[in-house]
Amino acid sequence: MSSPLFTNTQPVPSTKSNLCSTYRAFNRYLLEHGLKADGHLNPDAADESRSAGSFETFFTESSNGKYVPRSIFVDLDPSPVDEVRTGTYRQLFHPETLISGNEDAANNYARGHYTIGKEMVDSVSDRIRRVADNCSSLQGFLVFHSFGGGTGSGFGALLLERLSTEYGKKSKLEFAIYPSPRVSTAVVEPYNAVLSTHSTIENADCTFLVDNEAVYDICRRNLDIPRPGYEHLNRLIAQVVSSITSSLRFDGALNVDLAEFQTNLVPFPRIHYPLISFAPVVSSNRSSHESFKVQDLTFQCFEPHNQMVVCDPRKGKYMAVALLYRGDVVPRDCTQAVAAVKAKASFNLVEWCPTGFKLGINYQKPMCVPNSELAPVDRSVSMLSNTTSIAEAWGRLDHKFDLMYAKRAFVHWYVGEGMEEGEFSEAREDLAALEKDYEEVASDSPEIEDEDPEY
Ligand SMILES: Nc1nc2c(ncn2[C@@H]2O[C@H](COP(=O)(O)OP(=O)(O)OP(=O)(O)O)[C@@H](O)[C@H]2O)c(=O)[nH]1
Ligand SMILES: [Mg+2]
Repeated sequence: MSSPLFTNTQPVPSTKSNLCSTYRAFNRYLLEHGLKADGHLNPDAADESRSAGSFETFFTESSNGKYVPRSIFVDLDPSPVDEVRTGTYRQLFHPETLISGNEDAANNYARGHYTIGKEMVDSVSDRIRRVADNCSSLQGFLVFHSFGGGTGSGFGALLLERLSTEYGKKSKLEFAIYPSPRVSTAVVEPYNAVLSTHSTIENADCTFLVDNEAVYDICRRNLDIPRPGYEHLNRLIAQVVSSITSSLRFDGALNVDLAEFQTNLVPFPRIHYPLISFAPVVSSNRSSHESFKVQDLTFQCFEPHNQMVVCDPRKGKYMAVALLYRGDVVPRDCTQAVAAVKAKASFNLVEWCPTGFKLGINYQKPMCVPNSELAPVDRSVSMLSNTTSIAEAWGRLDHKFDLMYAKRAFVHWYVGEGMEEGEFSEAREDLAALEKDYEEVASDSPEIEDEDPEY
């Protein structure tokens, strides 16, 4: 309890249309905080995991000494939530925080947002209120959802709107699964993703895109999994989420709160899509051949194949970089690694942001889940960087949207659920404006503020 920031309790209501990566993140939190599957303290866990933690951030202690997640799982479809209700952690979650409807949104944003989603949003909002009221100092919300599914895109956006109305300035961070053709389940995912981005852009303070294609490639390349399935993608995503949230869950001399990183990462409200990179991702077979020196891990984060979104930062410019080290790491090695990165010719910062680096160290080493394909390691680093190259991801999505929308393909399904056709063009124009915003911040002219007073 060295810093009030970490002793305060903060809830993490999370909406998740596909439950697995959030669910798996809780698997990690339990291990990292020395808890058993039912939320009771594990007497066999190493003492350090408990003493260093301020795990009330993500758990609340019940009167019988059980730690209950401050989370909400929601799906319009009953079966994924039933899996949680009957799965390994059935004793862990409060039954009131597992909420499901009767039918899914059939890959249709409009069903998730307007018709069936609307019927459920009040009851979900009430449950969130109960979890929030149980916090002594609510900092904000983490919302996990897919961009491609009807529930994830439509209901996810609806819920973010609600959170904005009801909790005003509390911070809202999103983890959004960006659709990839190789892993996707529906042709209309680009529509859903564009519509969802349009309605959440004003309501989320910071959005981490997790591109299934990028995660799929990391699993194949680094973990030697020939045909990765969702369980592999989710385990890796959970590892990354755990690293990013570790600063909220553990104390430490050089621990930097996520909110502080956010301030440094988001120079303009709309430019709030940092790119996540993570190192090392290595299988047990290979780990004995690899170097895990701080400098090597830091350099790996700047390589496109360690990123969670497919794009090439060498072709864009960085606005800000946050490095979150974890484990056996000393500050001097980190500052040396940063100096070496800055000296590289391939590293480009925008001219209007002079230094751009923020560092944090969390001495708790990354935990390895049993039977994971990821090798146990003593240190890791997650990098959150605001780079103009992430606009490539928007460009790809917009292009796919345009191909279908030129023929008005599939539009009747949305209109049939009460959506105005005009919302398509409005959303697409907003995304075009976002791509343009990225172009403008990359340009070195100092005219940004004059051109758009909203900034
Ligand atoms: N990484 C990852 N992506 C997933 C997983 N399940 C689904 N997706 C992706 O999410 C998108 C589909 O969204 P879902 O979350 O399944 O859909 P939903 O939000 O439940 O919406 P509806 O079923 O249409 O009501 C596709 O792009 C999938 O590839 C998962 O477990 N892990
Ligand atoms: Mg579903």
